[in-house]
Amino acid sequence: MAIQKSNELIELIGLQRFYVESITNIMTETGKKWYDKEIGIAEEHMVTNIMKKIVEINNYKIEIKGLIEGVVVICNPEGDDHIMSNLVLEGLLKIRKYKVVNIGGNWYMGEKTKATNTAIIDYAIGTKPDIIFISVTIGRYLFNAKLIAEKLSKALPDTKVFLGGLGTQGIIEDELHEGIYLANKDTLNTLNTL
Ligand code: B12
Repeated sequence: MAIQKSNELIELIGLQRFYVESITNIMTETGKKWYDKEIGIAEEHMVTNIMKKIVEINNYKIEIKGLIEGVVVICNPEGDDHIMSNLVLEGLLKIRKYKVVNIGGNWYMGEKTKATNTAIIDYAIGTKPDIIFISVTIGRYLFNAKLIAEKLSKALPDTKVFLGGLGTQGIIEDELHEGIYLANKDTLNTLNTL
């Protein structure tokens, strides 16, 4: 039923608005319902899984025809499990004809953050990206995300590195090194200026 309803909504408002407005609102509302104890952890996980499936189905349907605009790497810092943003961004970038390498999150290396960072950085460099998106949802991982961004920006001076997501609220662009950009709160705004 969720897939059918989402198809109806996409027909009505278009895929991009569905991604940045509907998905984000549904997830915010779900988080709120869990926080207010209206739903349990299992229900929250189930909604997240259904929504992820819906985004993946729609991302798969996006066809890139002709020459690509460039390569974009999307990743999360170690510890941050919030990967719905990666999936949504993947679709929005595919629409703009970018080849997307979504490394994702779910890194559980515990104390070995340095090893995780090396793995992310080395892999990202190997893809020769034009743009890198680092998504941070939980504020405590921002410090490490900035570290990854700085190392990537140094190794790839011609690549634009963006930091974005709920965890970046409160930082200002002036704090960031040259070559590192803070994503606009309006995701489409950032994407339209790439
Ligand atoms: C689903 C969810 C989870 C799932 C994640 C499943 C998964 N694999 O993705 C689970 C249940 C695992 C989870 C766990 C936790 N979560 Co949680 N979670 C959420 C929830 C409900 C929805 C997040 C989501 O998917 N949103 C949909 C996406 C599409 O929206 P988005 O991330 O904002 O991304 C948009 C933009 O920000 C932008 N964007 C994002 N990144 C980037 C990067 C760039 C470069 C650009 C251009 C744009 C961009 O693009 C998107 C489209 O516009 C939120 C509630 C909320 N208000 O969002 C809480 C929330 C994010 N979680 C929160 C917390 C606290 C936790 C836990 C610590 C809870 C706990 N005590 O265990 C753990 C931490 C786990 C971890 N180590 O990461 C807090 C975070 C507060 C904070 N900022 O620090 C929130 C806000 C809930 C709350 N109000 O307290 N969570």
